[in-house]
Amino acid sequence: MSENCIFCKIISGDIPSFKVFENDKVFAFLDINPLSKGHTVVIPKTHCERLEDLPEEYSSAIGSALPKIAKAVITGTGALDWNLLQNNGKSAGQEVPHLHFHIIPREKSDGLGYRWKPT
Ligand code: IU
Repeated sequence: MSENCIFCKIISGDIPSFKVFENDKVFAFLDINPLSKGHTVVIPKTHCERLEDLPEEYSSAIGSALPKIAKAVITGTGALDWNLLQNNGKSAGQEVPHLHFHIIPREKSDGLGYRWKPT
């Protein structure tokens, strides 16, 4: 864990969040500034900035958890479709330097558009 990392503080509970999922290696919570209803952030329970640096045990755990979390999110929101988004580095749009995956439920009328990309 990293002392000054907001997502590490969310994992520890020092900063409150709306928890969606948790196991020994993975934590998921609702995005504080959602692009759509149910926008969920999935993170490893180890401090790591980028996907290529994630230890194997955590990438396996996230790979296994993502489909289950996505299914729960789309079931809970009623969305038919969804995006998986993961930004690595500032020039790719990463704002929080703790690796995370966005699960973004989508609907035809959500205004994000078919070719939506992160700003
Ligand atoms: P990005 O991929 O680093 O750009 O996404 C960071 C996301 O983390 C963004 O969608 C924020 O709304 C979200 N977030 C949050 O959910 N809670 C926080 O305390 C902070 C950011 I800081």
